[in-house]
Amino acid sequence: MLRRDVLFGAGALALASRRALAREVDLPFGNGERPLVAYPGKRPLLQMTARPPQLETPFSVFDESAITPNDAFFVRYHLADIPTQIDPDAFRLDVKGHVDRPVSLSLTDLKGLFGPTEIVAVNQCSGNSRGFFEPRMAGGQLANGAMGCARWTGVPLKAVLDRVGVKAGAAEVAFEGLDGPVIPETPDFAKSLKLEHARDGQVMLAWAMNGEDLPWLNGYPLRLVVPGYYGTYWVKHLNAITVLDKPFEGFWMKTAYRIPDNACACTEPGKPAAATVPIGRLNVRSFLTNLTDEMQVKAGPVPLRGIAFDGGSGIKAVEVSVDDKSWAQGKLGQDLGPYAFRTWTLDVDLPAGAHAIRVRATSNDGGAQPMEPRWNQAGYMRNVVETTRVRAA
Ligand SMILES: Nc1nc2c(c(=O)[nH]1)N[C@H]1C(S)=C(S)[C@@H](COP(=O)(O)O)O[C@H]1N2
Ligand SMILES: [Mo]
Repeated sequence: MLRRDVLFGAGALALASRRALAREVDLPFGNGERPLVAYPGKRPLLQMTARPPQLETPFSVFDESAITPNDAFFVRYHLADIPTQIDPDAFRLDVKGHVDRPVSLSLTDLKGLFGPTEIVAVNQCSGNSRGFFEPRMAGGQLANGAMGCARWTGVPLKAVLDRVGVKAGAAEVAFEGLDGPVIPETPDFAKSLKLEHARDGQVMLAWAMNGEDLPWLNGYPLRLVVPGYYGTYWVKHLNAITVLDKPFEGFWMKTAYRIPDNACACTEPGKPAAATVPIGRLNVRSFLTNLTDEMQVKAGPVPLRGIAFDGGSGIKAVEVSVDDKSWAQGKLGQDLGPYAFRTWTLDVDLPAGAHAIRVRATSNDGGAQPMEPRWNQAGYMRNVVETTRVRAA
């Protein structure tokens, strides 16, 4: 029997990063060449960095299903000292701070204490699609593959907080994982949520993804799932929850992952924001998944397929334009819940010639996608109406 710590032991990562396939993917922006690398538990994914592993999902995966398979799900880390050995029997989640009865819970405790719940939800990195920003900025140069949708199994954070008894005066809850910086000067990765958010009954401590243990690189053995919110809050290898009686001041809340404090979360391109707030909910996005830029298609009827999602109000409509003038309603696919990818289909007619296919979604809360890209200094929250240019012949 292979123990997990053996499976992912020292050297596995170094080995994986050298196991680059001959194949490379060239993302459609400058310096977009990415090797396809197969890490343990993953199929070949687009490697953005090796230390720490940062892997993007090949876009064609999103055409196959509304659920992203575990071995294709993107990977994002900030700090290079990621855990390579975890004994699931010795693993403990500490719940402490401004509480009546601090506890240290094993995985068995967690799984046994409360009936498990499930939610299908999109995890998307704030910087997904950063490579398309103009002017460009520092940060991971991602195309559209730093997102994924999975069925998460776990317990509501609320149940755990109720068990330890949150004291009066509590304000926020902070979350930390087992990974750490290589040099002590780098701030450890930690995030926080306001107490009301942490207790909303939807924020979850998840140990399974699509019916299996979390993949190592997606946070084994436990991660936070914050439905509707950007991936930065979804702390992996979660081993400490601290209830605080004042706002959390850590680097990854106070300095990083902040957006302009205005309705569009945007500034004039090239200009920093006057004031910022922590990033929050996903904005609405939609994609065409079965045709890609510069593709040749047969002139005549062409079936289109894609996905759409938002921060939890659910998708109201997806519309497609192939002529820059009119928009046709796509047919929405199975509803896996308001936090999930919603598939859509539409048959269009493409006469011989060049076509720009545009897709836009609206959400139930009135969210819409802009025709012109918005800009902010960190390259977060891209949600412009995407255009796919094809030639029919
Ligand atoms: N422990 C830990 N959790 C983390 C991070 C991290 O660096 N360390 N990165 C966060 C960010 S920014 C994102 S986008 C998601 C990505 O989740 P994934 O790697 O499972 O796709 O993990 C979040 N949780
Ligand atoms: Mo992220």
